[in-house]
Amino acid sequence: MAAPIKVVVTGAAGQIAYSLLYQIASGSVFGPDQPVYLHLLDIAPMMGVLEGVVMELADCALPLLAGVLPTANPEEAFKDVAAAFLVGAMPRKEGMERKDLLAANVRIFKEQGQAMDKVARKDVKVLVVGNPANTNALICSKYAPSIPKENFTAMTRLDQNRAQSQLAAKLGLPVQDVKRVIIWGNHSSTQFPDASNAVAKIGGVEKPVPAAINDNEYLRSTFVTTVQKRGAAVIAARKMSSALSAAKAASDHMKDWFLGTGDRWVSMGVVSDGSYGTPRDVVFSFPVTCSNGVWKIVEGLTIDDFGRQMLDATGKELAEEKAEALEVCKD
Ligand code: NAX
Repeated sequence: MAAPIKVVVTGAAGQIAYSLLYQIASGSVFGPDQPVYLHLLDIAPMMGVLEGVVMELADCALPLLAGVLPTANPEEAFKDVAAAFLVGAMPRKEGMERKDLLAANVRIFKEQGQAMDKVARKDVKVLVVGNPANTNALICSKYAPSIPKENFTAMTRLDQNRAQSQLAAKLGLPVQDVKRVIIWGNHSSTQFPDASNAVAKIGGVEKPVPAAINDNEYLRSTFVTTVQKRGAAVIAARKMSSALSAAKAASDHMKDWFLGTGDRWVSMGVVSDGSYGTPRDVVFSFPVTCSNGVWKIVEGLTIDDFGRQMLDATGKELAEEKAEALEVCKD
């Protein structure tokens, strides 16, 4: 059995963490032979709730769980971690403008970046889930200059999973028979769920999804807006935001990054190198493959006029968010 790795989950007393912690501690993320030592970070007023989560983890009697450290101190939480799930963030309160939420949350990610810079492993892999996820990941990276910027990513895997599931339902196929759906850009309502390169296994033969569905209007309109607004639809029905599916997506993201994707494409928010005419130095979601712990953007895809407009719109939003966030972080 390998030596345990330290893994931090922030927002550990919250609802996404409640599903995520079991997946990590039971071996679904880092594999069935990798023990984990869980560091659980939340804010001081949540320490009582967190104590209950610690009790439940103990009561799961999981062989791979080597230990648990609940804390409200970021430097304790990030000490020597190999993987970080940054889930904790301030929720949007009634009457709060998007701008106010961004300001509150980027300050949290500035502080956590600084703590990681001091005490985390230099090869730590960071997944930001807390919103605005892309810009929080960028700010975290800026304040952790001793850690490579490639190690900071944002979650758009939930959007990818939603998109894949929508297409599979439309085609009447099992979800695993639909591949190469892409989420481009920001994890926000400007994201571009793109089925133009997707393929589906129909009668044992792989076919392009656009030809199989043969309805451009659906693919450019209903499909796109359904995925963009799925989070709001879950809130309307459940009166709480997506948690089970968000935790599953966070597990998928980290597992693929650590253990590799083979030739599967997955969508991850990564620091843009300007690929596909996107703004450089924003955290933009691209199709990637992962191997040996390193992600690589899938190259050479054709972007049509519709796609160009969608990529430009989400890129513009990310550039604006970045400017706002850097302004907030100055003080
Ligand atoms: P909850 O409100 O249930 O939990 C958040 C937890 O974070 C709370 O326990 C809170 O005390 C803690 N927290 C706040 N500030 C903190 C800090 N400075 N350090 C450590 N912990 C802190 O929210 P939950 O439903 O778990 O959602 C968490 C975040 O995920 C939200 O920002 C949400 O918007 C975001 N989401 C992102 C998704 C994505 O695809 N990227 C999808 C799901 C989700 O909406």
